[in-house]
Amino acid sequence: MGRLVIVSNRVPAVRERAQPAGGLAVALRDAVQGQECLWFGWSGQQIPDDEGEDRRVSIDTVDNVTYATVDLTKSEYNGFYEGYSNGILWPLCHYRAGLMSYSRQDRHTYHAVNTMFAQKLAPLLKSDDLIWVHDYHLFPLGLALREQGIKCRIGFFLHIPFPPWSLMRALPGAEKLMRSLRAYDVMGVQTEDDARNVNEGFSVVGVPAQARVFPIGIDPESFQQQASSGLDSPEVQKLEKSLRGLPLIIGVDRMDYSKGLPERFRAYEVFLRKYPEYRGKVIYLQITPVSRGSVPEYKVLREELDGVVGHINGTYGDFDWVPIRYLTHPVPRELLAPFFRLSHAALVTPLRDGMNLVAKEYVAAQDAKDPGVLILSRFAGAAPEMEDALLVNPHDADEVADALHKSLSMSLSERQLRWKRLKPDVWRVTAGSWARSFITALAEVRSE
Ligand code: ADQ
Repeated sequence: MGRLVIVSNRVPAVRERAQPAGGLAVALRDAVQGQECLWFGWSGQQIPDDEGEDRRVSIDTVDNVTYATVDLTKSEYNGFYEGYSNGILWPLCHYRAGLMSYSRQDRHTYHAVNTMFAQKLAPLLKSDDLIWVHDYHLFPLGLALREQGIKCRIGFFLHIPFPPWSLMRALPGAEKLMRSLRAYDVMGVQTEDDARNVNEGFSVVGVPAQARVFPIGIDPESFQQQASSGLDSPEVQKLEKSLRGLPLIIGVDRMDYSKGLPERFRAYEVFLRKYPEYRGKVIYLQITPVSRGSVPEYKVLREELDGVVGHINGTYGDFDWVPIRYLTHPVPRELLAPFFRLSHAALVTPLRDGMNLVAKEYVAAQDAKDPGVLILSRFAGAAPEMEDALLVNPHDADEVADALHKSLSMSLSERQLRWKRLKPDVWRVTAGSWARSFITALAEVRSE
């Protein structure tokens, strides 16, 4: 098999290279195991616009992986990353066309950055490389590489959902984007629904159906290990002491409108109204670090969340009880795992999600003898694999409130049974097996 070349918008930061902490970096380390690998993408740095012309690719090799990164100019960051990727493609792919703020200039910058990436990457490539492109920031990269004369096998994996054509066509130039995806030899998505939608788009522009499903997973062994070994840490003990024996409900999500947070808080309010016996008798901890804070829709979301949490805490709180413990800063991963283990239930209720790794992490973190209950949105990509969670429609506040009540009153034997049925898939489809199956599919494509 040739060298593996990963292309993603963000490349692991220098400090994460020797010891990857999670996500793609860990998945790839497992999958590549000693094989030579090149990882190309944005350095995370912004430079003044007039320095774009002379920018160089910076190279750093750690073990078997060479990291090649380029800076983005300020205008590129604004147009490519914030404007087009996160202001247009992200909402559209999460079925929120109403939140798109389209501009032709951003579309132009998006394509220009993809072309720049292709131009910088092409000279680094060898003829038998396998190129694996990641996510919506880089939809047109395959075609841009072909235009540079690259004939290697190129695969693409979309981490987020792909909407039906009736929605996708709201994107100016959607047909062109679909046609550009033909440059890929393998087109991977998270779920059967996404594959159906991508193939529907292909059929509109006369491209043969080629989307394939590769659901992503986590590294369950290490997460489980962190969950039990972390229980003794001072922070976890502090949380446990503060619970005073009350059951803990936990939510952990980036602050993003796809995660259904206002809807979740309103459902919790319905729960407190409908089941008043839980007032003062349950602790709800929601950890929601701010993300993409300079995109306008995310500022609006933050204000909305501050308002809803303030309203609930003001209305239902008491001098010795806060209904929602609400954190807008990140918590280290080594604490999240034991926090999950301490909890009685998790609320994972996105309005739409490519997969949602928190759902899988929650299952991995549980103690077989006393597992917590996962309350999961039907619209998370993880839902079809997790039918033994309490599946809910996140728009239906009563359904979520009833699921909360059910989770808190569920017998130990039912909790154990549900967890026992959830566990095998979390252990079977891991980050490593996901990466291996994608790379194998790409390697099996006949070279041109
Ligand atoms: P995300 O939208 O970022 O990922 P998710 O799959 O839930 O969503 O992954 C988030 C990761 O960040 C998890 O590992 C989680 O533990 C961690 N995380 C979340 N909140 C945190 C917090 N408060 N503090 C620390 N860590 C936190 C995108 C898609 C998903 C898809 C993944 C992978 O949107 O649908 O599952 O990529 O393909």
